[in-house]
Order: sequence, then C-alpha cells, then structure tokens
Amino acid sequence: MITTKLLTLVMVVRQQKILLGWKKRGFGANRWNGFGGKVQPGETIEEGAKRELWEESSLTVDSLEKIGRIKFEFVDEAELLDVHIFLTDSYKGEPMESDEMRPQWFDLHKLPFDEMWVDDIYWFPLLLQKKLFKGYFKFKGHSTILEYTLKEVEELEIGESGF
Ligand code: 6U4
Repeated sequence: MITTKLLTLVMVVRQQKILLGWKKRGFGANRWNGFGGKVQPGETIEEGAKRELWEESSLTVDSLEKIGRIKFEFVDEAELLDVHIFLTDSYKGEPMESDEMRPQWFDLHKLPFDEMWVDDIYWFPLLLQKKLFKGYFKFKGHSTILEYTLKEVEELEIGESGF
C-alpha cells in the first residue's frame, strides 16, 4: 500500500540571500536544503514548518508564506512525499548549527545547485519570483528524475489532500 508522508520545507530569504542548511544526517543528508521535516500528529502544516525551522536553525518566525507544494515519488518505494514549501523574510534570532543542519547564507545568484536535490533547480526560479507552484517529481534512487510536472498556480489549498 502506498502511504503519503506530509513534510515541510522552509526557505528564509532576505536581502538577496537565502539561508540553506547542510543536512548532516537522515533523509537527503549531504545536501544543502531549506529547513523542514515531518508534520506531527496534532499540529498544522504551518506549525510543523515553524517547529522544524526552530529545531534545525534556531530561528523563529511570525509568519510563513505558502509558496509551493511538490509530491515526490521514488520508484520501488511505497511512500509518497507531499512537501509543503514556505517562504519567509520575517525571522527572529541568529541561525545556529543543530545536530541535523549547518546553516549558511548564499547569494541568490550563486546557489549550490550541484550540492542540492536535483529537482531544486527546476522550481527555485518560481520560488524566488514568489510565484505559487505545484509539482510532481518521480525519482529513481535519490539523484535521477524520471519524469516531472511543474506548474504555476493561482492558489495553494494547504489543507487539501488531493492534488
Ligand atoms: P528525521 O525525523 O529527522 O529522521 P529525516 O529522515 O531526516 O527525518 P526530514 O524530517 O528532515 O527527514 O525531512 C526531509 C526534508 O527534506 C523535508 O524538509 C523535505 C525535504 N525534501 C525531501 N525530498 C526533497 C526533494 N526531492 N527536494 C527538496 N527537498 C526535499 O528540495
């Protein structure tokens, strides 16, 4: 049976820079990515996103803007990932290294795409232009995209389970 795992991903962008974290362990280790993880029972997706941002980077935010939603399928794996992506520039605190992530600011024009998930180069342009988007990527292993769809949308219904 295929199960769907609800995940969050938060991108902190300020003054032409983006904060990424070097993932030190777990899923997607040894890549730069935004901050996020599994939504826990009893919390909303946005609450989960804020909690993960705090746990992984020590930053707090008042508000997050929903910006994208991507479903990931991995062939031979019975789990779909439903990743809700948020953007913020309203953080408080200073980024600090955690057990899971080593944060670093990157110039928006010099993103380390060759050390990020291979799908990121497709949807980052939409994210950085603040266009709402939905996507689907089918992976073989963790580095090969077999097929994908990506579209700009008018709105993202964050609670919706369909796609
Ligand atoms: P824990 O609970 O720490 O064991 P872990 O297995 O480390 O979890 P977690 O919770 O950090 O995983 O979640 C994975 C993170 O990676 C989420 O923020 C979503 C993100 N992610 C997953 N696939 C991705 C992909 N193809 N491209 C991308 N981010 C992805 O940019």
